[in-house]
Amino acid sequence: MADGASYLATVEPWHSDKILVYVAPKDWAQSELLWPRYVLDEELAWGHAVACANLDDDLDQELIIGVRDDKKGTEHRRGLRIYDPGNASEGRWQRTLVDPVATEDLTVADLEADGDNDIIAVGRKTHNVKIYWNQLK
Ligand SMILES: [Ca+2]
Ligand SMILES: [Ca+2]
Repeated sequence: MADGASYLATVEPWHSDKILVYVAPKDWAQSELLWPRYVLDEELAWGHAVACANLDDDLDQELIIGVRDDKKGTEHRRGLRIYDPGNASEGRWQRTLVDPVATEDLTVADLEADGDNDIIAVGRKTHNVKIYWNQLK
C-alpha cells in the first residue's frame, strides 16, 4: 500500500553499485530524527541516472534508475529500473527491470500530454535514445 512518504534517493558511492533511499520519518520537519536508510539494490554496476516521478497516480513517486554497464562476472544487466514504494516507510519497494539497454541519463515528462509521465533515457557511448511511453493505466 502506498504511503506517500518523502524520500531522497542516491547511487552510493557515485557511479557505483548501490541504490539507496533515505525515507523521511513522519513529522520530520519538526524533529531531529535521522532518516532511515534502505539499500534497494546491489545487483548493478555503474548506477548513473536518478529520477523520481509518479508513474501510476498513486500517492508515491516511483524511483527511476539508469544503469550504464553490465555487472561483470554476473547475470546482472545494465538498463532502466523502476522501484515502486509499496511501503517506503517500512523499506518495502518493488523492483522492475524494464529494459537492459545502456542508460547513462534520463528524464521524465508527459510528452504527449495525456496526463501520464513518460521516461526518456539515453546512453552516451552507445548513442541510444529511448522513450518509454507510460501505459500503466
Ligand atoms: Ca506512484
Ligand atoms: Ca504521457
